[in-house]
This record gives sequence, C-alpha cells and structure tokens, in this order.
Amino acid sequence: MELEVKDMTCGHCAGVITKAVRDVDAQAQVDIDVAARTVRIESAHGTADFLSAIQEAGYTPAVRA
Ligand SMILES: [Cu+2]
Repeated sequence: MELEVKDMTCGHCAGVITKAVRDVDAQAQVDIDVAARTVRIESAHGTADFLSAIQEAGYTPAVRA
C-alpha cells in the first residue's frame, strides 16, 4: 500500500512513522520518501491498521491511489 503523509517533513517524522508501522507489524517492509511525503508499506495487515497507527503518532495519513 502507498500512503501520503503531508505533515511528514523530516527524518524525525520518518522515524516516528516507521516505528508506528512496525508496532502494528514488526515484519512490515517500510519505504519512506520524505520529499515525496510518501510511505510505502508491504504487510499482511490492512490499510486501516496503519492509518490509525500513524494518526495516533500525530500525523495525517491518506491512501494514495
Ligand atoms: Cu519531522
């Protein structure tokens, strides 16, 4: 899945979001492009789990088609 996180602006944000994703699924593959505001996740878990985890971490994720 590919998420857009518009308020992810630096490496610190990327680290917080990576941790939030890994707390949902420790096996998840996470690929973050801060400049593009993009978080790509490979996981057996559903998108909703990651949307809520990233929201709880203080960010505003949206699904990118
Ligand atoms: Cu930041």
